[in-house]
Amino acid sequence: MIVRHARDSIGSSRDVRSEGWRSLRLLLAEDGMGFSFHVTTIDAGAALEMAYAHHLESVYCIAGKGTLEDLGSGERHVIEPGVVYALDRHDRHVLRASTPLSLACVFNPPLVGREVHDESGAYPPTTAQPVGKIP
Ligand code: 9YT
Repeated sequence: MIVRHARDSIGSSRDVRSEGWRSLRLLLAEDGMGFSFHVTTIDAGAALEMAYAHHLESVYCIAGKGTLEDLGSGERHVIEPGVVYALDRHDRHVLRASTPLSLACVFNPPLVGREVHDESGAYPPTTAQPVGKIP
């Protein structure tokens, strides 16, 4: 069993910051779960264009307010506590934060560590495919 507190990841290699966001990567590929789990904070005023070509991501809003624009369909959605979205088609999208957003994010395949977005808004492919620790 793995039990951790987010505060213990602050300032560690699992505390990843990039322009407009910070991600505490509480579970990573090396933890053997088959997904990674992050608590992400988006800065108020940030507008992040992303398209995870190599990953599926789901995002649950814990706190804050923003909008999500699907650049494929043009649809816009309000992001507020209780909303979950799943990028099940590697969807290109823009996330805009009206206030600081606190998000719980799951990636499949799992991130390995300190990935940040490339110029296309993606993270590089995960190369290692860990299996669970239990045979
Ligand atoms: C919502 C989103 O995708 N933000 C970018 C950071 C990402 N969630 C991460 O690496 O934790």
